[in-house]
Amino acid sequence: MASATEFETHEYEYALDRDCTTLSRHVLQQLQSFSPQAQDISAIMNRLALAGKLIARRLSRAGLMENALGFTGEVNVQGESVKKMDVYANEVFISVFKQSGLVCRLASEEMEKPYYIPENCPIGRYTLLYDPIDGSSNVDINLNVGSIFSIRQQEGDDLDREARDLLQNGRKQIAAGYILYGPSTILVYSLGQGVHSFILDPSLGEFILVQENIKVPTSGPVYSVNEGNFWQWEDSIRDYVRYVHRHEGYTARYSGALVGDIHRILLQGGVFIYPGTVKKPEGKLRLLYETAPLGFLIEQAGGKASTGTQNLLDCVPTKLHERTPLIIGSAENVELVESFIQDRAREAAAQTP
Ligand code: AHM
Ligand code: MG
Repeated sequence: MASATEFETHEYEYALDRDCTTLSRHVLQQLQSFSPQAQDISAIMNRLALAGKLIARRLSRAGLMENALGFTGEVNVQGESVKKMDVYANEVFISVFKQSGLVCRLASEEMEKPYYIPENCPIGRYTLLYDPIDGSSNVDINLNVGSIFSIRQQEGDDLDREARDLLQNGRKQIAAGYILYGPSTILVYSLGQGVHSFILDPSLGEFILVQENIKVPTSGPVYSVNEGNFWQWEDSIRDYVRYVHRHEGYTARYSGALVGDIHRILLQGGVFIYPGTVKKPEGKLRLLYETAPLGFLIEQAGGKASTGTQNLLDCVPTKLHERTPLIIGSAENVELVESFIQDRAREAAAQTP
């Protein structure tokens, strides 16, 4: 039997090893290489972590600061009122990637066109797509929000600055992830080799590994959807929601911030749905910097992401800010929602003369 001292030594070594598994070290371990490309991806992840720390810092003090909360009075390219925190967080990402030599273009929810960093472009062949503050309606009430990111390789020279090479499916992502600003700040990422999570240790100023190769349960009790939209949904989604209302074993959870809702599902199982409506079949969420990165993560964790009629990662956008419906989470829960959509589609086809 191990003596108390041996036990303590093991515990101590374990804690030290764990504390030394920082995000950048983990990225290099994942890529099993110190090649220039691996160094670049590790450096990009490190910069994303810095953006996360800056945003977390501002969020934690926002209520005590002038000009941190509330609206700017502007409306963004999506037609949504812009919050001061959206602007701050958008600029944080730009600022951390300036003069990094890593990223040539950044595209975000808050900018109509990609932002180019010309001095990086000759060498920085990557594009960062991001939603700086996801769930911004939660900011002013001190509830969880997130940032979503995706990294793609730039293809071609993009001399006309139209960024057409971004209009490709979600499998083209090199890396994707999110930062969740909750009671602690958590970063979850995938390089296409599993999903891993890190917690920001404020005393070290580092994201430390907490869980490797996270697997989403094959089914779970949670359904996460804004039921206030029931009146404007297609019948198939109403059918599904009526089904869960009438069967034991389901529970509703909806925070108003996608990242938090997805994080719950990643760890505990269930399904998140943001469907289209009769008037807006494309739904609300944007493909390139919201649904595709989350789809990439959840697939890597063994779950499923769908538009209802197509695997989400097969979706090819026709424009930068394209929207898609989203059904994402545990494989069995997603398939159940899809089955209601297929039933209604079959019914409609049978009625077509
Ligand atoms: P945002 O990025 O502008 O905040 O919008 C995305 C958010 C998601 O985080 C969340 O799931 C959804 O919009 C909430 O929308 P609604 O208020 O319509 O339920
Ligand atoms: Mg968003």
